[in-house]
Amino acid sequence: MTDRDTLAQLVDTVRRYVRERLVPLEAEVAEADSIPEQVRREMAEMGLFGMSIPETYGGLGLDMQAEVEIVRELGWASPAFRSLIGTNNGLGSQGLLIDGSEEQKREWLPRIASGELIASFCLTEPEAGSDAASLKTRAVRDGEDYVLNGTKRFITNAPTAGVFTVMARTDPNNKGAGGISAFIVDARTPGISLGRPNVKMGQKGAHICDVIFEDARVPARNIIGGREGQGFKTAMKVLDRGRLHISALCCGTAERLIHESVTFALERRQFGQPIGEFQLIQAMLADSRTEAFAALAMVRETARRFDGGEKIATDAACCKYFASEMVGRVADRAVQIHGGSGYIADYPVERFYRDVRIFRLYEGTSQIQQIVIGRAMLREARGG
Ligand code: COS
Repeated sequence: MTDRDTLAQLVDTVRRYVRERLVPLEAEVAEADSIPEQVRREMAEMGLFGMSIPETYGGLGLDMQAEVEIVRELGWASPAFRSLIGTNNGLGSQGLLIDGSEEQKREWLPRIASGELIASFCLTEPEAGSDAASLKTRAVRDGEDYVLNGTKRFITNAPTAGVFTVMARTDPNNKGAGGISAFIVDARTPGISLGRPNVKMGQKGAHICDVIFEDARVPARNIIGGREGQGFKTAMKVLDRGRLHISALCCGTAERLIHESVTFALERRQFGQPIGEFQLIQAMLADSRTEAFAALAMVRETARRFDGGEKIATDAACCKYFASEMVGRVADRAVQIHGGSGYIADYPVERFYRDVRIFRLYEGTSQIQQIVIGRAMLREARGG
């Protein structure tokens, strides 16, 4: 368990860094669609690329309760900054941490924790999004290697990645989840190429692109956990944790949006008084505050149970579903409170409104979360 004093200090350091260093850079990053190299170095020095990686492998070794507090702080600034360190702590490294062998962990995790390598997670494909188990990328055993062929889509941080966690089908006769294996793949492997970075609605400065495998030879020892057929389950376990991480981010971003809303409501005068004096504005503020508080309480409770060793797949889906929809509503109200100004790029809420839209889509859409929750309810009722 992360020591509470250490955590309080870290939260304080990250809070000051986010508010004093990152927030003033937001507009510049959005304009340039790029995060300055110096920021990457600073985040690496603070250990943020390896928050969730154990100290044995060079990380900060935060537990989930600590991680959600730090991610919440990061959520106060443009989510592109969090995205820079997001995959190293989450999707890109957790497959290795959860199911990898000791040798694999020692080989890769220290460089991921230090930020020397960016780690990305290759699950989604052009024809396999929500239905992840239908993925088509193949991995065919050939001597001491597997030969990978296929295309992965919308891969976060792929343009700068040094290593990929790749889900590929090793059993062509099994078209479902059981035919999938996970691999740890060096991005410099011949046969791997990248598509052009996609032009996105928001989160400028964070980049995604296709990753294309054409006869890319990956050593057989790089199969995560050493066994075929486990890759889909590995991916699902990684996503359970990732969904909680994103939920914490949604809480932080909602708090920033509420801050912007309150600040504007106090400054902006109409009908002879600050608009915050009007109860219809107060109602919107109150709804946002209430929902953000509810989401944070859910996230903290689920993180506590995760650290206690409980299964949290269903609750992580509840958190992701509620928190991502919540921040969408909070962003919408923030624009509404700002009136016409909320539609203008001079105010950060215009940018955040676009930035938060992805939260309801990636790491499982809201509809996928509903399916995960609904199915679990029926399974429990049947006693399974
Ligand atoms: N942890 C461990 N194992 C899990 C699991 C979890 N959270 N969820 C499912 N599994 C296991 C199941 O127990 C099952 O194993 P058995 O065959 O041994 O019973 C196997 O994985 C297949 O599960 P299931 O039958 O539920 O798979 P489905 O194809 O029906 O898919 C959903 C389930 C829809 C939930 C899954 O495809 C999903 O999460 N899709 C969204 C993907 C996503 O988030 N994409 C974003 C990409 S990353 S930005």
